[in-house]
Amino acid sequence: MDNRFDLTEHSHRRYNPLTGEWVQVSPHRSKRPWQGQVEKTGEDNRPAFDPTCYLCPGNVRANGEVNPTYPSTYSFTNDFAALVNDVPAGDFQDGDLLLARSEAGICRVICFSPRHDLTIAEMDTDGIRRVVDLWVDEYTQLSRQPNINYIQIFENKGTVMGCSNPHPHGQIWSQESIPVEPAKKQQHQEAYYQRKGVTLLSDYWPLEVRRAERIVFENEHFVALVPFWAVWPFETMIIPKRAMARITDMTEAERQAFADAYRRMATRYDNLFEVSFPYSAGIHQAPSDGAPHAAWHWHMVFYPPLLRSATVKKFMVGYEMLANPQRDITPEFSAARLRDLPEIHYKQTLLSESSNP
Ligand code: H2U
Repeated sequence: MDNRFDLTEHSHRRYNPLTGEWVQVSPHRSKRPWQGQVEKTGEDNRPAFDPTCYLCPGNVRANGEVNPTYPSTYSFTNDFAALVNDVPAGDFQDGDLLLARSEAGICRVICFSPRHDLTIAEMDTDGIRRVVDLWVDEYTQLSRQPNINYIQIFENKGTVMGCSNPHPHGQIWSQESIPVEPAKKQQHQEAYYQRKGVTLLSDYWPLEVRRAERIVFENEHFVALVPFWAVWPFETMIIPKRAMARITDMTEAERQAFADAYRRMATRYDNLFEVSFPYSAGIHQAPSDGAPHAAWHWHMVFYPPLLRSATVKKFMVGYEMLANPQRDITPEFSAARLRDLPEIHYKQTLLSESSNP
C-alpha cells in the first residue's frame, strides 16, 4: 500500500500566511452522512419595489428620514450605528487585566441598486461598477475624517448571515483602531514585505495561477481563487494582480475589472446550488491613517456558510470554537466545483429556456 502523504486523502493542517492561523483539513471525512439541521432557503420572489422596505427609493426609514428617489446607488449614515463619533475619549484600566478604551467611528449603509428584487449576482457589470465607485468615494470621504484609521467595507447577504433586509445593500464601519482581522493581516504582510521586498499576495497569486488547481477564474487585472488555507467550504478571494494598498489606488480599467470579477463570483455562487447564495464578503485593505503601507495588498474575501446544498450549512462549533477551524471537502474540490459553473445566472437561463422551449 502506498502510504505517502497526500493532501487530497489525508488529515492535515494548512497555514494561512496572511493571519498566521491554521485550519484542520479532513478530506477522508467528506462522505459522512448528514442528519442534522437543514436551513430554509426562503421565497425569492421579491417585487422591484417594496413599500415596506426601508432601503427602497422614496420610503421612510426607521428614524423617520425619507430616502431620495435614487436612480442607481445611495449611501447614508446608519441610523442604528454600532460606532458613533460623539464618544468621550477615555481609558479604563485596573491593573494589567482589566483594560478598555473609548472607540469612535462612523457607520454607513450602501444601497447597491434602487431595485428591491436584485442582488449583485443579478446586477449587470455597469451597475456593480457604480457600487465600486461609491465604495471608493466613501473610503476617500471617511479617510479624511479625524480619528478614522480603518475602514471596513462589507456585505452580509441572506438571512442565514444575519442580513436584516433582502434589498441589495452593504455596510461600511469605520473607526479609530485597526480591528482584529485586518491587524493580523497587517502584521503578517509587513513581516513578509520586510523579508522579501514585495507584497505577500504579489508572490501568492502567480503561484496559484501556475498551480491552477484553486483558480476559479481571472480577468486582465484580478484573480479569483479558493485560497489554499480556506476555512469556509466555498470561501474565495478576489486579488488584484497589481500590488495596491487600497481600493482608491485602482485605475479606471481596474475598477471595471473588479466589478466584472465581483459579478462573476456572485453569479457562480448563485449557480452552485441554484439559490440566492448567502455570504459575508468584504474588503481588507490598508488603514486610512495617513501612512503609505506599502506592505498591504488589498483583496476581497467571501465567507459563505453553505456546505453541500442550498439547505445544509457548515457549522463552526465544537472543535472550531475551542481549537481551530476545520473543513472536510478540500479547497481544490471547491475550486473545481466553482470553476465548472456558468457565469450566466440560472434565472436568466431558466427564462430563456422557457421562452424558447
Ligand atoms: P444588515 O441587513 O446587513 O443588518 O444592514 C442593514 C443596516 O441598516 C443595519 O445595520 C441599518 C441597520 O442598522 N438601518 C438603518 O440605518 N435605518 C433603517 O431605517 C433600518 C436599518
